[in-house]
Amino acid sequence: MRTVTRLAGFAVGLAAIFGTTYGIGRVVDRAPVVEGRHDGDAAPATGEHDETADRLPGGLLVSERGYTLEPVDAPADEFAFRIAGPDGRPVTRYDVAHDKQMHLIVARRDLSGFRHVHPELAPDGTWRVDTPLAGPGQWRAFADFAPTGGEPLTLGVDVTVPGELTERPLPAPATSTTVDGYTVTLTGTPQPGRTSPLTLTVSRDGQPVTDLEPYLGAYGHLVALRRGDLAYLHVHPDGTPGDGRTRPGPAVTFLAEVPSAGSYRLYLDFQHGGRVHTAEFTVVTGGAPTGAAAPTPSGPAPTGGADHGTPGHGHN
Ligand SMILES: [Cu+2]
Repeated sequence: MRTVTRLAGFAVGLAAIFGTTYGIGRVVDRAPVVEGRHDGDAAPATGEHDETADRLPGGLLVSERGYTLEPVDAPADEFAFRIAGPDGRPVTRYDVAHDKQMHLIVARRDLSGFRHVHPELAPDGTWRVDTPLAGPGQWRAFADFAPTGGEPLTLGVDVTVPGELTERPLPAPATSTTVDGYTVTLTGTPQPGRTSPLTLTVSRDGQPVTDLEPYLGAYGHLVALRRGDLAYLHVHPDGTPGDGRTRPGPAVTFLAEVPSAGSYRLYLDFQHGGRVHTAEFTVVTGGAPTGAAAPTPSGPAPTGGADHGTPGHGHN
């Protein structure tokens, strides 16, 4: 299988998220807050393409540019938080982005349990939602929002749900997956540090799905989380419903770029039949995989498969 090769191309989609969703300013305005990611001297485990602080992905910080994500005590069946603004008070005014004022994404640290939900804002600035945290684990919650008068931000915070913890291994890389009876395939040639198209194609019962429904203003929403630190990348499609050129499937194309070599879990939300479905993929791109996500060869590898599980082998 040429899984690794094709996945390498895929990773590109992730980084484009920044440019398309948040604007370049968001990317370059960051202060250097992460140690050991400059110029490769620190030899980050993510491989040969080191990201620098001025391209720090979203979601790694709980507080940024004066805004802080603060979980709030809530009943067990609810998740609540607020965003403290530069003046220390909860922010109560937000711009609408992709139909919502707040996008809350959660996933366990092992990249399982992904959910994307939309909390309700109370007048005092508290956001509440039926808890998306599906069971015990070490969770990461991402608040993706734009305070009115400020720039878009993604803040992240750890949340522990006590109980029996079972770490799930990251599924092996694949270019096709199924969810709710749909088959979703992934094509593209991503490379860290470069933008390129990434296409997801939806079919059901062997037939292309050509009547995808707009969901939050697009035919698909793609979130990628980097294994190891859960760096957050949110990519929107190249084209919007009703723009005269974007078709409602079966293909949804994203322009994306991954910030570094490594393993990523991709989550594609799309709507069909009145329901939102989430297709998940593991992608390993460039350089050394960051861990167990490297596929384990079993039996003789077909042509092109010899790269599997070879840490440090570049795929560019
Ligand atoms: Cu959302």
